[in-house]
Amino acid sequence: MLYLAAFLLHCLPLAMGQYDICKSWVTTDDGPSWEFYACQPKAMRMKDYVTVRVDPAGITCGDPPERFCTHENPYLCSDECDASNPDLAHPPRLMFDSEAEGLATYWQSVTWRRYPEPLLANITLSWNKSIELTDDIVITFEYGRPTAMMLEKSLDNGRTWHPYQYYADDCMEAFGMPARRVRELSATSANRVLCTEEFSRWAGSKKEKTVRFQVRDRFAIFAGPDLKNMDNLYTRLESAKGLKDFFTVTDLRMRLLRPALGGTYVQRENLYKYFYAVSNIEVTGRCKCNLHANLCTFREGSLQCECEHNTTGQDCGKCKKNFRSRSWRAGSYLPLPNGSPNACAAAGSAFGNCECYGHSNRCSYIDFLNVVTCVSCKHNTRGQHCQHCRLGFYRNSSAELDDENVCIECNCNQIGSMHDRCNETGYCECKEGATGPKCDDCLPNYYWRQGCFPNVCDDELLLCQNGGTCYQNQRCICPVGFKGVLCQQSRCEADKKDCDGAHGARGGAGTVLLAVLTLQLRAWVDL
Ligand SMILES: *[C@@H]1O[C@H](CO)[C@@H](O)[C@H](O)[C@H]1NC(C)=O
Ligand SMILES: *[C@@H]1O[C@H](CO)[C@@H](O)[C@H](O)[C@H]1NC(C)=O
Ligand SMILES: *[C@@H]1O[C@H](CO)[C@@H](O)[C@H](O)[C@H]1NC(C)=O
Ligand SMILES: *[C@@H]1O[C@H](CO)[C@@H](O)[C@H](O)[C@H]1NC(C)=O
Ligand SMILES: *[C@@H]1O[C@H](CO)[C@@H](O)[C@H](O)[C@H]1NC(C)=O
Ligand SMILES: [Ca+2]
Repeated sequence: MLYLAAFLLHCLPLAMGQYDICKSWVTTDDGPSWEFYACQPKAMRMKDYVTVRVDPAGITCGDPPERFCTHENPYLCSDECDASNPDLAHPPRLMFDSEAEGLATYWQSVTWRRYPEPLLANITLSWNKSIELTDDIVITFEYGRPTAMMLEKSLDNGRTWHPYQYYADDCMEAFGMPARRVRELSATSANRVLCTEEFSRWAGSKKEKTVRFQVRDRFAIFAGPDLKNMDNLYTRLESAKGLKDFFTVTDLRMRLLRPALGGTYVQRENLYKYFYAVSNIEVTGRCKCNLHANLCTFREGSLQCECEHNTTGQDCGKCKKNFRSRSWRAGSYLPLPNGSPNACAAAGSAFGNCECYGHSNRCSYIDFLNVVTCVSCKHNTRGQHCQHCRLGFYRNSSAELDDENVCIECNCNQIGSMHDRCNETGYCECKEGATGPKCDDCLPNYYWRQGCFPNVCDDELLLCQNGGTCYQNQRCICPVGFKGVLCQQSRCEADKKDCDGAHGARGGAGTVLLAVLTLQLRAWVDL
C-alpha cells in the first residue's frame, strides 16, 4: 500500500508532464530566438509547506494527561496521552511528518467525556498561496473515521470559506443531504459539492482508515479512467466556467463533527474510547502560477512562483514593471499541446511607443493626427495612453498608473453638486449652500431638504416672533393669532375676521395642536 502510494506520487508529475517548459531557444528561418509556452510547476507534496491550526483551544489531548481506550479494546483503557511527555504527546505536527519507521504518529483530540455535548474540532491548513489540487486529498484516521465531518476550502487566505465536501455515515440525518458518489457525477456536475457515505462507515479501525476528497475521480470524468486523455481535461479546465477554481485552494479546513462510534450507539459508561486521531493529511497539488512559471520555491516561509513571460507576483498575477503595454492575462492550456503563453509585452514593443499602462490591449493609428493611441481604455481610464481618469473619476493617489484601482469614482451628490466631476483630490463642485467633499452637507445657516436652502428661522438671528417655534429651520410654527414667515404679523391686522374676540380663544389648544400636527404631517410627506 505504502509502495503503491509512493508509486502514484512518483508517476503523477509524469502523467501530467505537459506544459513543463516556459520557453525554448529555437532556430527558424529568421535565425535563432526564444519561443514561449504556457507552463506550470510540477505537483508536490503540499503538506511539507503547510501551516496548521487546530481549534478550539484545549482540543488536543494531554493537558491535563488523560487515559483513553480503543474500540478494539474498549475495556483496557491503559493508553495515555500526556502533552508534557514527548513519547505520549500527540501534537498537530504529527499529521504532517513522514512515518519512515512504519509506526503511525498522530494528532489526537481529548476524549468525548463531555458527551452529549458534541465533540467538535477544526483542523485548518493554510498555505498563504493558491494551490491547484492534482490528486486526492487523503486524510488518515487511526482508531476509526469520524461519523460526521465536513471539508471546507478558502480561495482568499481564509477570509471566506466554502463547503467542499460532506461526509457522514448517514448524510440525510447529519446534513439533510442525499448521499452521492463522485463516480456518479457527470461532466456538467463535476464541481458539485456533495455528501458521501463512502468514508464514514465503521469497518474496524485497522481496515479502512482514509477519508478522501476525490480529485482523480473528478478528473476522470474528462480524462478517462486512467487519466489518459489529459488533453480533454485541459480543454475543459480552460472552457468550463468555475472548474479550474473548484480545484484551487489557499486553505483547507476539516470540521470534525462526530467521532467514530465503533457501533450504533454511544456507550455513556465508556466515553474514553471516543476521540479523533489523525496520522496523516496528504495534499498533492501544484502552485497556481497562471501558466507563467514552471518552478515554485519555498522562500521566507511561503511558496512563490518563479515567474516567466515577464510576469511577477506570488501567482505571476501581473505584468512586471515596464512590461505593461497590454493588460495581464493568464496563460492558456489551449491550443494543445503547448498552450499560449499570453506573455506580458514591453512598453514600446507594440506600435512604436504606445504604452497603455495595462488598461488596454489594443492600439490604433489615427491617420490625420499621425498618432498611435490606446483603444477602449478600461478601469475608467481615458487618454492616448489611458493615463487620465474618465470624467466623473479622479486619480487614486495611492495607486500606480498601471493599477486597476487607479481611478476612483467622484460620487458627487447629485442634488448638492453642480455636475458629477471632481478635482484631483475627489472634491466635487457644490451648488450654493452645499459643502463637503461630495456636496452632501450644508453650510451653516442652510438646511438640507433635497438640496441646501437658507434657513427660514433659527435660534440666533432669524428668531420666530410672538412665541412661535422654529421647526427644523424650515418654518416658524405660529401661535393662533399670528402669521408670517417669522410669525411677525398679527392676524387682526391682516384680516379683521380673525379678530372676532372669543373665536380665537375658544379654538384654543385644539387648533394649535391641529396646526402643529398638520405641519408635521406635511413635513413627513415632503420628505
Ligand atoms: C470551525 O470553523 C467554523 C467556520 O468554518 C466555525 O463556524 C466553527 O465555530 C469552528 N468550530 C470550532 C470548534 O472552532
Ligand atoms: C504570505 O505571502 C506573502 C507573499 O509572499 C508575504 O508577503 C506574506 O508575509 C505572507 N504572509 C504570511 C502570514 O506568511
Ligand atoms: C521578457 O523581457 C526580456 C527583456 O528583459 C526579453 O528578453 C524576453 O524575451 C521577454 N519575455 C517574453 C516572454 O516576452
Ligand atoms: C487606491 O489604490 C489602492 C492600491 O491599489 C487600493 O488598495 C485602494 O482600494 C484604492 N482606493 C480606492 C478608493 O479605490
Ligand atoms: C480640490 O478642492 C478642494 C475643495 O475646494 C480643495 O481644498 C483642494 O485643494 C482641491 N484640490 C486640488 C488638487 O485642486
Ligand atoms: Ca504522522
